[in-house]
Amino acid sequence: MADELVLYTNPLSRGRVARWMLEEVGQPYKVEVLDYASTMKGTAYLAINPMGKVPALRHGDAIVTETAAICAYLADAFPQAHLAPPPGDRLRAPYYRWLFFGAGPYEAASSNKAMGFVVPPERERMIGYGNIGKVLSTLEAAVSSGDYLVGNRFTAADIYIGSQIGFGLMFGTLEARPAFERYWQRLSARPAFKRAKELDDEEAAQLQKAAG
Ligand SMILES: N[C@@H](CCC(=O)N[C@@H](CS)C(=O)NCC(=O)O)C(=O)O
Repeated sequence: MADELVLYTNPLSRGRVARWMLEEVGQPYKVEVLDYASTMKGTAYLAINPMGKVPALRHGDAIVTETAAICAYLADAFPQAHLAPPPGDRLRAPYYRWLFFGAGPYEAASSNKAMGFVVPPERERMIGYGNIGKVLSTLEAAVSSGDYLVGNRFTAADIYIGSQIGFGLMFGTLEARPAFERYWQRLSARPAFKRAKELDDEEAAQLQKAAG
């Protein structure tokens, strides 16, 4: 179908972020659950995402991969959900800033930290995030400046950055600073987040049951 939305995901993945975004958008969508070891690496899915990773989104014949890009795409494709400042609005500046900060410096710094990789101080100027300390204090200031990241209005940037903060707090990979906890409490109280979580938790339980 020309306008069909299909989310390719696994309930234990970054696909949860895309699911939350879809629930905020409020349009009907289908879900294709992929298995890490088999279908995610099969020819059919590799034609959608040659990285063999989830999530991916299909909207009619358009494919978008990368969680931040999926959030940004959906916000623009469905402006009636008011999840992004309109193109041309000056608030696009902080909107892009925090989406890209999440997908670039924060994602790289937190993954490297989780894997025990420390950037030698003399190489910090070469790596996009400098050091994890700077990334975290920048993020802490951003989430302390108001209820939301962009013009004090909830946007897709909160879904993307908030999810990373939520995962970090849940898995203990992010320092539980009060500002992060307050921000996450506010976001995780949203009905769309709760719906998405319930759907993914249910899907995960079914997978576990099927695996025996
Ligand atoms: N940069 C991608 C990362 C996607 C990613 O790494 N997904 C993981 C699950 S959270 C995955 O599909 N891993 C499967 C694999 O690499 O085999 C994004 O932001 O969407």
